[in-house]
Amino acid sequence: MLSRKSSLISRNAALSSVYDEKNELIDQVIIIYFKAPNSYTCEDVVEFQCHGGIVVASMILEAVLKSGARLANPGEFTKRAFLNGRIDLSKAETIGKLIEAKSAGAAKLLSRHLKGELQEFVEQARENLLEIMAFVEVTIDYAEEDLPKDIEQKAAEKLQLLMASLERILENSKQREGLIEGFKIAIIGRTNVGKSSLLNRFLHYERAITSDIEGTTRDTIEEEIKIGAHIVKFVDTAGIREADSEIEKIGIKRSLSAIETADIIIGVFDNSRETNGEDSEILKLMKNAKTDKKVLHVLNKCDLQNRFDIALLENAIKISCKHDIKPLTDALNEYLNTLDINEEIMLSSARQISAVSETLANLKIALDLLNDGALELFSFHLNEAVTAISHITRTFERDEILEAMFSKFCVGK
Ligand SMILES: Nc1nc2c(ncn2[C@@H]2O[C@H](COP(=O)(O)OP(=O)(O)O)[C@@H](O)[C@H]2O)c(=O)[nH]1
Ligand SMILES: [Mg+2]
Repeated sequence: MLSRKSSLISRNAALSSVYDEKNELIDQVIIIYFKAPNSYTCEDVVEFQCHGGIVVASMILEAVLKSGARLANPGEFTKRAFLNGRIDLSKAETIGKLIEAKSAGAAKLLSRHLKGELQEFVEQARENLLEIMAFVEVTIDYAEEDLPKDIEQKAAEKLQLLMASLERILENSKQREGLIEGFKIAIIGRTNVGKSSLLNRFLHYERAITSDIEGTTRDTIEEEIKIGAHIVKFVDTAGIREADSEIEKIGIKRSLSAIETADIIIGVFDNSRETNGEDSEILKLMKNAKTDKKVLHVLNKCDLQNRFDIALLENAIKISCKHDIKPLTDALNEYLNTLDINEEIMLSSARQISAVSETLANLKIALDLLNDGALELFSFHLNEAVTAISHITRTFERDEILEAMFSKFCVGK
């Protein structure tokens, strides 16, 4: 018997001692009993609030397990809340993201979703689509009779309006994915320009080995730091050059893939050395980076005499890892702040983004069909669009999505 309390009142905090299976006292705790359906999962739930530290909590856990309970799987509580109808799919996903959020702005946005903003938007969009569908069904069913001529016109206008808002949401969400997942910043440049020194300056300790020997950094090193209200991940890379050593070649390959996956690219150049072909290579890589990436040109070692051709750099940010990197920190902070949450609805997961993309793709086809007067096919694609957008909040391919989604939660929640 864990507690000797004979009864508990629902949603009341009760002070109680907890004993192990040998009847030895473990701790004095607060027990709160939530009687179904008034709990997070809609089931009977008992919570223990014990004293801090790991030992007491694990002793209580052990005693609970010995009494016949089992550990929750990752995300099991939220999964049960969903299966019992407490929350819809978009809210369940939001709870998972809220735990992971990498910026204060993202946490605020997700709280808004939790209140149902995204759900409302999706419901509204569904209603709009169903209304357009009804319009058109009428046209199909009563093709012989005289109907107001502008029915199709009105349907097209409604559709275009909805498509424009979905497109805006999609763009807004893609650009800001890093607010939730954390932005990834790749530091690239030729060897010895001070990439590792820069990482160390950001971290305030000597994380990466720096030296004037070329090719010192061979592997990519990833570290998270906080800039303003954002948690970002810096990736220090091996200097990009024609390498002879096999290991260095692998490192360089990793540098190139770090550029691919980064949201922000910091190209570092050495103020004290003459520009060479390797610098031009880096500049080319930066120029060819996808347009949704932010690219910053940084001139390091500005404490030394200038030999680098500054005209090659776009809005050069001048720093010295020996003295001051504030101009770069400020530039990063300023950029991250421009991405902060606005009032627009934002999708918070790849799954939601793909649902909206699919909706849009079907609506585009549908609109063309409507203009061609192919009403039955139009109706089919509209139906597909409704199904796609419903995926955000409702349950379709239940089991797979559920398993994939809830297993990403931390254990328990
Ligand atoms: N004078 C000066 N030396 C620097 C500066 N930044 C880095 N270094 C030196 O340049 C060398 C190469 O630095 P490192 O960070 O290993 O370069 P990486 O190969 O680009 O990672 C080291 O000896 C650093 O101490 C700087 O701003 N000023
Ligand atoms: Mg290095």
